[in-house]
Amino acid sequence: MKVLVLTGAGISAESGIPTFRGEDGLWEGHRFEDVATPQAFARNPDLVHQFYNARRKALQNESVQPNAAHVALAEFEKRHDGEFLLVTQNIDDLHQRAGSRNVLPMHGELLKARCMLTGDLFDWRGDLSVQTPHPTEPDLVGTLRPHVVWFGEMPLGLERIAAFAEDCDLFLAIGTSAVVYPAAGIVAATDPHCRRVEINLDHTPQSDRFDLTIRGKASIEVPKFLESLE
Ligand code: BV8
Repeated sequence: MKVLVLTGAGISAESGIPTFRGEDGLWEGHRFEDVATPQAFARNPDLVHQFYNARRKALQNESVQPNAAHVALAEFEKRHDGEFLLVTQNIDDLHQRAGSRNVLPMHGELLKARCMLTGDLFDWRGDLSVQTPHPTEPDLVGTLRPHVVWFGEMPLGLERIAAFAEDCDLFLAIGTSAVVYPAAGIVAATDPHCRRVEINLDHTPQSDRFDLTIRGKASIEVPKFLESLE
């Protein structure tokens, strides 16, 4: 059985990482246009760096750990003898820390920095600013940005995701509001015979496209559902 999983902020909520669309619709006090677009970065790089520096620091807080949903996915992948791909919209590293191996972070990774001139990628756990020197090219200063896909930018791995989706047997969407494209379009790109399952606290605009919608917390429902496949 070829399994494709798509996760969103809802799978990390119980690990203490805020989701994007809380009641106020703001994102940690900001409108996404002000902190998550290339235009925002060009307009006010300090604000954008501060926004990601705060999230990078919070992610490394002792209290933020993978939860039972992340662990269940990693365990399932280890036991599964068919093809498995975990696509995540999250930029945290909780899937990787839980032991998942075949992870495709389609919106980038908070703990990585990218040089806008050379394209070099670096693991990055500290702050970034317009004064940050390039680690290997000392005469380059302020050329690093978060290795994160902003609105209006091309997500990563789209061809690989489409190729996997078109003949997968099971598509499992966990904790995503299904409003941001192209991620929200993956369900429609799955093989017509694919079994589609959505695990979410609430109904989403895509819920009707799923054969089974499980309403509940990811930390409870993901382990339960994966056990039901054994
Ligand atoms: C692209 C990384 C084109 C950043 C993210 C106008 C202007 C500009 C763009 C557009 C526009 N109109 C449309 C667009 C396209 C745009 C888009 O779709 N916009 C939306 C708002 C309409 N998309 C893009 O711009 C994408 N790029 O289109 O490029 C292109 C084409 C060719 C060539 C070049 C370019 C890029 C989008 C990626 C943006 N980056 N993240 C960062 O993190 O800082 S998006 C971010 O929000 C996430 O990654 C995710 O993708 C998205 C939605 O978040 P979710 O993960 O779903 O989380 P959310 O909080 O929304 O929902 C949580 C869910 O979990 C809820 O359903 C809740 O019920 C549930 N839940 C909560 N707790 C639990 C739970 N479920 C279970 N258990 C729980 N405990």
